[in-house]
Amino acid sequence: MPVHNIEIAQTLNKLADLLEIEGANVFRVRAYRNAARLVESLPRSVADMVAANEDLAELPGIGEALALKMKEIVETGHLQALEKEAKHVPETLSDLMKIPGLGPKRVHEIFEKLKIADLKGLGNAVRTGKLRALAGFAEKTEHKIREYIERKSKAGNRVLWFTAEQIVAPLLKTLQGVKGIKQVVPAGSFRRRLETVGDVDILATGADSAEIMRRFVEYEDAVKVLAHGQTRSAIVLRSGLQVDLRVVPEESYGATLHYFTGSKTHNIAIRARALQAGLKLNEYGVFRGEKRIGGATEQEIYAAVQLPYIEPELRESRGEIEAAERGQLPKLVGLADIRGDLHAHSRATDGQSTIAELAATAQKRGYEYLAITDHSKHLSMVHGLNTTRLRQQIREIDRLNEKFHGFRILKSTEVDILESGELDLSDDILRELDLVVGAVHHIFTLSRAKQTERIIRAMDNPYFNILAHPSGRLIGEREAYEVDLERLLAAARERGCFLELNSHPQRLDLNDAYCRMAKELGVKVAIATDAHRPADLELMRFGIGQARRGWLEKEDVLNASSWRSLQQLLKRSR
Ligand code: DGT
Ligand code: CA
Ligand code: CA
Repeated sequence: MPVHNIEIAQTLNKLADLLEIEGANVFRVRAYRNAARLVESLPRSVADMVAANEDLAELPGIGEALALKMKEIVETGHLQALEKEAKHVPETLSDLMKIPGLGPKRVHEIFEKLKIADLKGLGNAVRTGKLRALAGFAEKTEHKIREYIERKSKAGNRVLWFTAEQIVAPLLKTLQGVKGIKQVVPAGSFRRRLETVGDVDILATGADSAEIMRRFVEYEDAVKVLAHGQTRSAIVLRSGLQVDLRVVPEESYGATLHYFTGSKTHNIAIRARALQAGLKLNEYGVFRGEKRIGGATEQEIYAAVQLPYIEPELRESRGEIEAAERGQLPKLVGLADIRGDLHAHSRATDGQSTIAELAATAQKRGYEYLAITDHSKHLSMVHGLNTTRLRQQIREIDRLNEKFHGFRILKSTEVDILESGELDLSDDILRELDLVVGAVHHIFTLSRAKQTERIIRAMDNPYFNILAHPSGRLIGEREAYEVDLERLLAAARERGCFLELNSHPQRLDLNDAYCRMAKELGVKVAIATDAHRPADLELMRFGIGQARRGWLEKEDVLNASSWRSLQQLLKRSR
């Protein structure tokens, strides 16, 4: 039974939550949280590392004790330390910690005074006014709780694309090991790279479909078999994620892949085109009368309806068929087009590694540049840099750059946009940087007009270049703040600024629709990882997925430029 990295991270986070609610030592809590973040972004499976007898204590920031705990989770599926804590405070309190505005002290109070231990109980307490009775409980907090609970129930059981990938990877590997199997590919929303997926649809071809199906329904991670047939089966995994499997003959592979990739509305439109041309298109192939004229590949499907191949990320009925007819499909950006990363944090603030370590990893990825964008002083809880410390960092980068060849560390900042729209650092120091990234980190609750004005004022600063995570959302956790992104894009265009597409799988901020709007308005998008450690540079591929859904091409992406052209693009008044 493979334990996924995401589950290890969740267990460690839960332990950190319970310890924090109990008022444990902050360093201990932080150690678990850091370990959870590390595991979450690790490109390799910890379970595989344990199986290969690798020493987990060699991972950055992981000591012997933590290594043992991670191993315990992998080997037993449990963590005794967590079970011990859960005897003092219920595990479900950890769910309450995710609610914006509720910290460990509040959660502790809610539990002690109202004996509430889970989301459901909390929802009831809001409804019956019990929560309001607690001293010092603002109406605003109550409102946030209500919003959070509503959003959770609306989102249903969709999981992040990135989580689905981790859960499904070992299943794909298992299926690939079945004798006689040919192709195994995930289709559906997973292949179209939606931010979240409802379930995962896998398609396979192979000589012995019964054997493929048997292996699938007997998969170790399955807790329920919903269907077990010759061509179609479905299981529910331990995580709650449902997986559908179809096994088809090779001659139908393309037709079935097309059908199960969707989207449904794209399928319907393509099928209508086939009908107009006197053809029949279904899951098994394209037919003229009784005669099969194609279906082994997706290319054959599109060719039959007189269209060039349309990439899965575009199949959303958002004009892709019309663009294909006109020969104007975008040539979507790929990971190989990326020349550098424009958002990364070092140990100087809340990052976990040195600038040199980040830079070496970036260079190994084939990049030409990496911008170090540590926070500014307003964010005191992460040790944001003031002018003096940023100046020291500038000198450090100058020294480091002498040691790198064919690679450049860019001097930058993720400067806080204050409520007034002023930047948290003065022009004197911003002037010395290669580029300035700005972001909103607090006061999310301004009116739409005021929030928009605030950010446009920030862009008015002649040194401002890129607006990071423009909407502030966390998928499934936090709604975007109220802001007029269309106006921000127009303002960016007028001033020569850019917007970021933050690649963190829970942010993916800009979303696909606004990426496309940026392209149409002629505002380049910076696809950046917001790395807090070298391994995070790998998050780039999630941003690329979203950019592709947003129709972005190489020319639309700021960091697909060489350093020489980037330098020109960043020049406003510098
Ligand atoms: P999800 O799972 O909610 O994230 O989204 P999908 O797109 O993966 O949807 P799902 O799993 O219900 O179905 C997979 C694909 O199967 C879908 O993208 C298109 C195709 N499909 C499902 N139902 C229909 C239908 O009624 N008509 C047509 N033409 N295609 C369908
Ligand atoms: Ca699906
Ligand atoms: Ca499905």
